[in-house]
Amino acid sequence: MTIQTIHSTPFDDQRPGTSGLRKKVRVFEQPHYLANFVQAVFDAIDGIAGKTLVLGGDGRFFNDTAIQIIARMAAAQGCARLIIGQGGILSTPAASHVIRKRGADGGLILSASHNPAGPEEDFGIKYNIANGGPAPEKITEAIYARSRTINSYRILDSVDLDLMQIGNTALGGCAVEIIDPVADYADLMRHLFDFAAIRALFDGGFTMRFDAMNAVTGPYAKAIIEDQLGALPGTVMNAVPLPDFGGGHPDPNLVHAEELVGLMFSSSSPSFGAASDGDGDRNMILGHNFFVTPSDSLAVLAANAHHTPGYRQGIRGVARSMPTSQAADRVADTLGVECHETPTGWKFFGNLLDAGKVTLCGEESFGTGSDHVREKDGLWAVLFWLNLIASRRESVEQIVRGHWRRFGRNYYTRHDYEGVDASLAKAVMTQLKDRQNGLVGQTLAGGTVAYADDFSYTDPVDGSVSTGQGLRFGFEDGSRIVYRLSGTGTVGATLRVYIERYEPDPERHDLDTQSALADLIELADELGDLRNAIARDQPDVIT
Ligand code: VG1
Ligand code: CO
Repeated sequence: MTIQTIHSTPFDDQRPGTSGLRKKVRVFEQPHYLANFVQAVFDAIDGIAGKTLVLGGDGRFFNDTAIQIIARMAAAQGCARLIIGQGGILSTPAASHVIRKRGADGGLILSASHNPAGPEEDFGIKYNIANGGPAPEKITEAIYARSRTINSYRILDSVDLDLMQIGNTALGGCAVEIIDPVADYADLMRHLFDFAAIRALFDGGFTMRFDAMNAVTGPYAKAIIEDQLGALPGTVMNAVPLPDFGGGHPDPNLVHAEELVGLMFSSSSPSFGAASDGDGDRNMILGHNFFVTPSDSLAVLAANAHHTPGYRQGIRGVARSMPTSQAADRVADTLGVECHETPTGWKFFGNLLDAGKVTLCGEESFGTGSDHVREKDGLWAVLFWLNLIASRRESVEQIVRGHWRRFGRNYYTRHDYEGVDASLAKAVMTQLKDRQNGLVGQTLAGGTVAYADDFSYTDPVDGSVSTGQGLRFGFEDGSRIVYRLSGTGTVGATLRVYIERYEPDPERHDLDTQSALADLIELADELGDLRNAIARDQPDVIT
């Protein structure tokens, strides 16, 4: 086996977005594209000589090819140990856990998460640091800077690793360990939640469907929900991970998890429904005829954490991304714990979790998690809900309605305009920013504007500042309209508009969300001049 030095030229489009570098598979397949980026990562972290690295992905098309390239590059550059999920598989939260549990120096996670997979679709790669979480901006920017100048990389000339064989092997001087991707993660879940109580629930006839969307959570959900918790075989649907995720869009929301949603809103609905995304870090929670918004889910988990063994001592605090509804803030206030508002993307929660300032975190984009790992965790959220249902002996709907009665309801929606021409989308944001000038104190749609700004965040732990994180229009009654451009798409721009209103009156908790927010939705269109500026009458996806 020889170490080869391959000469290459830099690509100028390797800046990691909200969650790693995401591009079309065809882009990643260009000669040297992946290798250049991996070399930029290694260089940005002062090399990987003597280090331990975790490697795995969501199993999408190009996953196995990428693993082999990365392993050979790591081995060529003195990496001491590679820990790889069998078949190259590790869900994002499982990878985070393995990094932490094994004291690894970091990991590379191969995934484009909720983006579709296949030869014509998306691939992605993300570097996580030793705490198990996504690299902070300081590191992702260093990776990007390095990618702009890179002109060679080193790779071992060797045969492919057998990724199916669990156990120890070697690649050049690098020890390689192929691990069961599910076992460590399942152990962790068993410690956090009352498996006996959940098993008793299923024994008593409770029914559930979990939609793995032919993505990475299939094996995890089958092992935990069916085998360990005793749910009926077939509870996990679309359980086999496929390289193209069955041609679907592995995003657990009301639009893309169509089959599950149809079932839950039918007369033959099981008691509980849930789904996860491509890499297993998102979750959707459904009851019979009932959808739990991710923002509400975070608030409910925070208010009920003491029902679970893992969080019996209570929570230290809650963090949510800025566009996430303020429902969790009310819970934190009542509990008397810290509450933090961060920019979009899980990387901003890492410091808060490491410093012990918060226990639970969440995003409106179907992401919830805690200090058990440093990623959002889909199956964890589902088990949390099962534990609550078992211990409160209430349905999903009863739990949420009870929560609203106690804390009030935050009506919340997100409107996505996808595949928008990038320069038009930018122009919308510029125009909106201009409109913010002098808006405070004015009345819009019957509400008084309390603040209008571009969100910027100062990390309370390391003082780092992140600017340009979304345009906020806030009203005195707590209502908000927020605009931001997505950082995970691969085609054109996606404009996200987030709309929220707080409703304390229980008599008004039964409204349809879009109707309850109709005036703010109208105002959001008007402020952004969306019909003219991007020639769209309505959003592509409403969640
Ligand atoms: C989206 C979500 C964000 C989430 C990110 C990664 O980012 O809005 O909340 O953290 O995806 O999730 P953006 O920039 O497109 O809005 V995942 O499950 O795709 O890793
Ligand atoms: Co994901």
